[in-house]
Amino acid sequence: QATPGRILSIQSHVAYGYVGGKSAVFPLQCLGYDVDIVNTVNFSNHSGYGRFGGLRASAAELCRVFDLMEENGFLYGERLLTGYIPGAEALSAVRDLAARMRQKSPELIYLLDPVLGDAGKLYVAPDTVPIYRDALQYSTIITPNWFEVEVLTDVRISDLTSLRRALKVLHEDYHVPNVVISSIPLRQWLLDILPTHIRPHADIHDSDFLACIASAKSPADDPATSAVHAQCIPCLPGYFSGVGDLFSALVIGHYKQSNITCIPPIGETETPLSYAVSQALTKTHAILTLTHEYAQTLPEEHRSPSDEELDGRDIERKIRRMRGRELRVIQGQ
Ligand code: PXL
Repeated sequence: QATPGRILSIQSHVAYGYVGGKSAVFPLQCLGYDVDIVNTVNFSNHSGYGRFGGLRASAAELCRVFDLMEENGFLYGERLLTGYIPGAEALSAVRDLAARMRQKSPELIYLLDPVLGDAGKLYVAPDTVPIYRDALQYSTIITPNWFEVEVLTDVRISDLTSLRRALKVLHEDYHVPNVVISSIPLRQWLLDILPTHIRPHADIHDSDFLACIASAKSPADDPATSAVHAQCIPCLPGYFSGVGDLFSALVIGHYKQSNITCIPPIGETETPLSYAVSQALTKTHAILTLTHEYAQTLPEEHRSPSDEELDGRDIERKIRRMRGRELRVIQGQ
């Protein structure tokens, strides 16, 4: 059986805790990948603690690493994973690298996580948005959240028609073969289109579940068609950082190019994307459950902060309580 191979992971590093590369790399290594790691930032901890900092790699520093890797023949792995990249210049450097890798190897599997913001708020400079749009053409899979789809496509998603329009823009205008939208708040219109067997129980409140949609463009068929799969995941209370980074890593880790021979039997309706997403959802949910259960065992003063506390001024107290929500990536091995 062929070994999984190599992945080049370009995202943030934190000394303490599990976001960015810290939540992505270990799971990929557990799946058997050799992971080549380029850090876009080198911070103390994630920004959710309120007090954080360290170094940001400049575009020139990133290019130097990429150029030397290329010169030494270390660049042309089979897979590329990119996450949080601060600033337009550094992002352009990564976009140019993706273009080069795609040109050298048309079979490259590139998962681009467009880290732009969440819940109506951008947390990167607005000048990164057009560069992300330009980078989309080199991707194999993208994993935007709901808000990031709206920003990238300029489509406000409020119903099935606008969701279809946004997917069409990504597949057809930006040439993205595979789109995964995770953590979609369940609304009635979305519930209505889900097949009954994946709909959560009727007497359960919508907010107890999130939906995930995976849309794979079918290259052989009509270019205007795509296979869309949806799954609902029970929602755990509170906010966890690094979940998206873990999820994206698991999606690329489980994605099988259809010409590789060690694919598990794929049913009639399963696509390589829906298989990878279903594996990634199950495993991400398991790590979250483990983290939530662990947090419940902590003394009250170390337990999850309330929403007010997340915005509050008592930073020492907040830090104590945020610590209990670090993903249990290692314990969940
Ligand atoms: O995607 C999570 C993440 C990645 N990198 C850094 C972060 C966070 C979330 O807070 O602060 C530096």
